[in-house]
Amino acid sequence: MLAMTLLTLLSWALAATTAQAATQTISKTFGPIKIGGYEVRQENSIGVPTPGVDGYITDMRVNVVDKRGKPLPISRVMLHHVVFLNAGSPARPRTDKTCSQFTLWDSRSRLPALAERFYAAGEERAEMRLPAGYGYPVARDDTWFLVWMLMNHRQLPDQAYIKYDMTVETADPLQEVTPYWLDVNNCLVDPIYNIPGGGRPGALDRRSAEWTIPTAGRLVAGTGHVHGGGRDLTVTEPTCGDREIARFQPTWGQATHPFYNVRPILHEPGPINVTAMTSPTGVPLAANSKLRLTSTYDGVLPHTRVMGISVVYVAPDPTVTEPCGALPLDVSYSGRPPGRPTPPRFTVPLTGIDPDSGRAITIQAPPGRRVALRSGATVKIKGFNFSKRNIVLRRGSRLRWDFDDDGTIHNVTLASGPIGFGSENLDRGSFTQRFSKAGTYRIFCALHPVAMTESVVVR
Ligand SMILES: [Cu+2]
Repeated sequence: MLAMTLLTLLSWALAATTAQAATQTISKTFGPIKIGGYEVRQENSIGVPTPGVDGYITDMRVNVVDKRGKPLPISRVMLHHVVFLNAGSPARPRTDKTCSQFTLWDSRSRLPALAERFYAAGEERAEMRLPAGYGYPVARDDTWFLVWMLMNHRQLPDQAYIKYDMTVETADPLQEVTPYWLDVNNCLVDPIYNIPGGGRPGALDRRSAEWTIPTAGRLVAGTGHVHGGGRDLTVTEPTCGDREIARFQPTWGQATHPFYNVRPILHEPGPINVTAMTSPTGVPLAANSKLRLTSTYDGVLPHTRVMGISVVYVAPDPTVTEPCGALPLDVSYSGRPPGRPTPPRFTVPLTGIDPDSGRAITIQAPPGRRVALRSGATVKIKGFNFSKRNIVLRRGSRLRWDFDDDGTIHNVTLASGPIGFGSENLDRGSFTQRFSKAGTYRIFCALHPVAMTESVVVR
């Protein structure tokens, strides 16, 4: 009897060793990416290294590093966000599960979604972490793409690499998961929206979107991405009494955190973490279940160019046939580091270049005289500049921006002021905003935040 037990233990130990040998940690690096001084650079990249093996990714992390692989501090380069897409292999092409086409950076060009968004991270450095026994399938000859945005916080040109570490199971087959990209402003390469603010104390801004999950399965993991001012993301089932099946909560850095202290401040700082959910049993989803994502932000202050995204991983399971089946008891959440549970009040300053030192400094308004304009007046965007940089308007006036800068994409974004707004990224066309509240509106191009600033005083 004892001998039998020992033998069993021995064979288990051997099995564990074999399994371990088949679990590889694979690190890949994309780059170098060159970024000019104070530049915000975004791109869709091809030629992205893949794990190069047949297997299953069970967890994945990403960071921005120097050429030696050392993480770059935010005082140099910030990884604003990065999205990984997998087109699959010739034998098994993969397409996005919630979009049939993507709208590109210019807010105009569209591409068929011939690749699947399967993992993403922002300032919060979200990780893919699947429960034991589950994996995201990859093949030796997969083709990957990246969508990324990096910001250089220094005056000097810099160079960065995007490094991603993956745990890949290459021997034993795992239960496959399918990633579903839930995004309240879905199918855009830059899925931003703007929160006007101005609500009474405690006011919240909520946006929702719904999807139908065609295949029966179990939702076993997920996480989310919000920007400055985000309260939380919830995933609910609208056809099951809108019961909540996941809630992703951001944690905000203390006032001393680099996010709030590194200069220049080129956008409202994001969270330092967002919780991630796992459940080995999984939330049962019968075929054609509906999922609703709700993105909740503070509605008191303006928040511009925010996002509300969740990626959830569903393991196909044809045995799930009952709609609104019992919720699992093994749901757990990770990622509540020390910090602030609600987004701090934050005002994004305007930044300019000090003519003597060439360094970025906080400015109240761009240089130049202030001109009074009538409603309907036009500001031209040309040569990385707003043609009128200091403006006075009467309350209720409209201002129009005309985009025509030799193919360069810009936007018009509120940094601080009474109403939050932001244009699409445009290389042509126009954007109009009505100024219904008096006050000082500090405006910039979020892609060229140091070069392109504007101040509009509304009386
Ligand atoms: Cu610009």
